[in-house]
Amino acid sequence: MKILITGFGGFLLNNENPTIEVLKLLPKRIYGHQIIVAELPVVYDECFDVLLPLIEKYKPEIIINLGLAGGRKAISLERVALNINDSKSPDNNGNIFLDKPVILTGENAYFSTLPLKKIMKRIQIKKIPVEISNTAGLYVCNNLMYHVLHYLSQNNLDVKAGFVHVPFMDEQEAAKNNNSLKLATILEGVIDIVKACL
Ligand code: PCA
Repeated sequence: MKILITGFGGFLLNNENPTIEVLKLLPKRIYGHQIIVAELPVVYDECFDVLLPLIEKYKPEIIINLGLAGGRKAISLERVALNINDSKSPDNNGNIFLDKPVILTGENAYFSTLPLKKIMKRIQIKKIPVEISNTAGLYVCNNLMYHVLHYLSQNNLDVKAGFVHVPFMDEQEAAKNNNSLKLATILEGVIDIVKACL
């Protein structure tokens, strides 16, 4: 099996993003299955364009997209992607989208197809903070999650896919007055997500 895992680099005031650090530290294989990692641009109209050729090339059975949600206390397993971009924050190309559908003709929403409860139980055993989140925001991460699930649905592809937000890592400046987890803990959580999916 192939598992495709993506992360983002810096955006807005976040010069560092734990998800890109996780990608650097992930093993090449988990339970013998190949792990493929990719950094995506924090740009509404580009993140999925960069991901799509990788999906076509590797044909992964599992896709896990990671992003930072600074201030959150727990690894957040996103349940739903909404067909709307709406944030006053610009993406890394300076685009500000308000009330703009991700895909004009798309469904209102898609649910994650990752086994969220199973993942949660596995991570809880390690006493790592984890939760199911019912909003991935309406910025670039929700946009990416929506694009991925829409593409898989339109093409009838039997791929487990979903988005996971992680808190700040202790190692970054912004973590000082915020909730954060050690990078090693976030990494362990992500590895457990993969193991729960397998
Ligand atoms: N988090 C942002 C975009 C990039 C990232 O890591 C978000 O939650 O939309």
